Amino acid sequence: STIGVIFDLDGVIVDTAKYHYLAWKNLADNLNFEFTEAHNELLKGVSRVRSLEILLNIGKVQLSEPKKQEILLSKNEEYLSYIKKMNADEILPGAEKLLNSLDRLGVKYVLGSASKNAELILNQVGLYHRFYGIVDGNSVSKAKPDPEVFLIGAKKLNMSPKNCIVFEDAIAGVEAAHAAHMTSVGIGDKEILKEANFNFNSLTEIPEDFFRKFII
Ligand code: B16
Ligand code: MG
Repeated sequence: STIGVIFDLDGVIVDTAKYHYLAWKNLADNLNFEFTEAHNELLKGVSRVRSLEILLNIGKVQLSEPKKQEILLSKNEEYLSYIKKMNADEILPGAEKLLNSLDRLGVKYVLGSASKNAELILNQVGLYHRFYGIVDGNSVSKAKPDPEVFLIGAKKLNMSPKNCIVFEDAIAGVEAAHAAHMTSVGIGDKEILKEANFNFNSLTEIPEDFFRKFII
């Protein structure tokens, strides 16, 4: 094919934000401050370390570096306990249908996620084997909105960035796609993702012939 596709994970393929929220909230409870679902929005698409910084800012809590490392570990352990119970029922609506149509068109797709748990999550929901490659939080040194994650994705696809289409639910992810000179498709609230080149509330709204205009 003449195009390649890069999918974000949380918020596009699965909704793991709810599990991140449970684990971050538990941490905030232990530190005696309130952490709401609105606060959790600020952590979407953001790296693990940066998420902790934002969370501690919300609680106006200062911690030593070793203490931060310790609570990041326990947060992740709790998060993993939820992830290990995930199954294919948690694939977001429209995702499998979209992958099926890309398969039919012969368009390759890779994952481009900030998560260090991406492989585990994709395995849990049974989608791991379908991706041509995985770029995740273990393969990058610079978090979104830096374009690194998507540029590595383009390399895996053996595609020029301008021929790559990125599906993202986070502002930082849309910015990263544009910084990489890629086309962005925002999944979620159009008001929040107004920078995106295309907008859909969910993957179910993507028309059958959406990719036709990109394929030469
Ligand atoms: P982990 P995405 C992101 O996933 C999440 O949206 C974000 O909330 C999380 O902090 C980040 O992954 C790191 O995840 O703790 O599993 O390494 O949207 O980039 O797929
Ligand atoms: Mg996301």
